[in-house]
Amino acid sequence: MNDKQLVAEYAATQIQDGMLVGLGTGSTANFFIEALARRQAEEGLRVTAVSSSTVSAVKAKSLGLPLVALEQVERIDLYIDGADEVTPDLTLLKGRGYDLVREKLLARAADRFLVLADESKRVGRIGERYPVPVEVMPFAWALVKHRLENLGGKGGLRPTAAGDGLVVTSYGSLVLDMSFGPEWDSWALDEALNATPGVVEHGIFRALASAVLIAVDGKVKEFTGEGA
Ligand code: A5P
Repeated sequence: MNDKQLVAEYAATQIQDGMLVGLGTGSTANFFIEALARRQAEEGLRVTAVSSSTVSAVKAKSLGLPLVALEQVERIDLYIDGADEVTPDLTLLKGRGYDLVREKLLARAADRFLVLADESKRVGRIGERYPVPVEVMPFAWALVKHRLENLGGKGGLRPTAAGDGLVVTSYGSLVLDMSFGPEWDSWALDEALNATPGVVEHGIFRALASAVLIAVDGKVKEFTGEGA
């Protein structure tokens, strides 16, 4: 069992009967969805799920997990998702997928947000390995890019994997992937992006994670603050 599976299996043990669970997106979240479906099938665990993306909803449905639409949800018990970067104070970078808004809505709506990561996700500062995804209203992309360049950002619109088009989120937005230098700390960058008109949402998740689960030497460790 690899490290991603290990934390996903552990997270599935945290789910209790009757919970409304938020499902994340990505390879680690997929392991969790599989583990949760297995508990439902083998132990008769009763859960309802709400998905952060269409791709996770399709997976959950194929495994028989009962889903509710995000529109029906006012709060959830537990949100389980991966991340692209995790800092020692549990600030996250997310959004390599296409559903930033849904991911942040679920993170905010959850009583607990458990993040599944592995050692490769730990960074000193947000943006160390990946650009920051910034979801923008289509007609605002050039103005937003210009403002972010004035703040020292470098990057552009995210192309599709085949390179023959632009990525469009499930909300119909475009995505700017912007890199910022080490002079920007995560919190200041979060505030600057929040204050930029035309930005629908961005990939910095500050003060949202309840804990980060990382496998260390084959054992799952739960980080809740300094030391992650
Ligand atoms: C999705 O938009 C991201 O926030 C994911 O949580 C992230 O890309 C994690 O993916 P892996 O679990 O595949 O590393």
